[in-house]
Amino acid sequence: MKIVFATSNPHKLKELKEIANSFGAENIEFVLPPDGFDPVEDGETFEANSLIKAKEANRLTGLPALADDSGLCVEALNGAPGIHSARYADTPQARIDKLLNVLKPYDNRKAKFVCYMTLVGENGEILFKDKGECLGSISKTQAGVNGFGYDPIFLVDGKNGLTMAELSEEEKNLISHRGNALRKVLEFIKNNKR
Ligand code: ITT
Repeated sequence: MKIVFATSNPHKLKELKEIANSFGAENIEFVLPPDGFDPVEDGETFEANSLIKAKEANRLTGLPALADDSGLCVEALNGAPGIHSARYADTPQARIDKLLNVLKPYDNRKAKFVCYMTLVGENGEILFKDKGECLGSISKTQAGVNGFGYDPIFLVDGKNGLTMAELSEEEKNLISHRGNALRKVLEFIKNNKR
C-alpha cells in the first residue's frame, strides 16, 4: 500500500523508513507530498497539528496520509518549546544555544520528546492516532553528531549520560518518540490488513 508521509523534514522521512524496515513493513511504500505542500500548523496541540498535516497531504494526493507532529517538552519551562520546537529560533544550532541559555538558572533539566502520529484514509477520515514519548533531560553542553534537531542536548534516560546524537541510528529508532509512535501505527495497519 502507498501512504503519503505528510512532512517537509527529510530527517523524519529517513527515520520513518528505517523504523518501518526494521518493523518488517516492506509492503508499505512511503511517498512525499507534492510541491506546494505547506499546511498552516495553527493547532494548539501536537495532536491537532498532526491531523492538519495528514489531511492536507491527503487532500493533495487522494492517498492515505500519515503525519508526525513532534517536539521537545522541558518540564521547568512548562512544556516549552513543545509545539513550537521547529520555530524556537532560526537555525538548529540557534535553537540549541537558546535552550541551553534559557535553562542555565534551572536545576530541573527533565525533558521529553513527544511524537504524535495521525493516519487518515483515502477520504480524509481518521483511521488511527497515537503518540510516542522518549524521556530524558537537557545536558549542559552539546555532544554527538547523529540525528537532528535537539538530539545533541538530549540525554536519554537509561543511556549512561549519552545524548541522542551519540546513539547510532538503530539505537535511536529503538527508543525514540518517533519509533514508539510509528510502531503503534504499523501494528494498526498490520492488524487491519490495509
Ligand atoms: P514537518 O512539520 O514538515 O513534519 P517540522 O520539522 O516542522 O517538519 P514539527 O512541526 O513536527 O516538524 O517540529 C518538530 C521539531 O521538533 C523538529 O524540527 C525538531 O526541532 C524537534 N524534533 C522532533 N523530533 C526530533 C528528534 O527526533 N530529534 C531532535 N529534535 C526533534
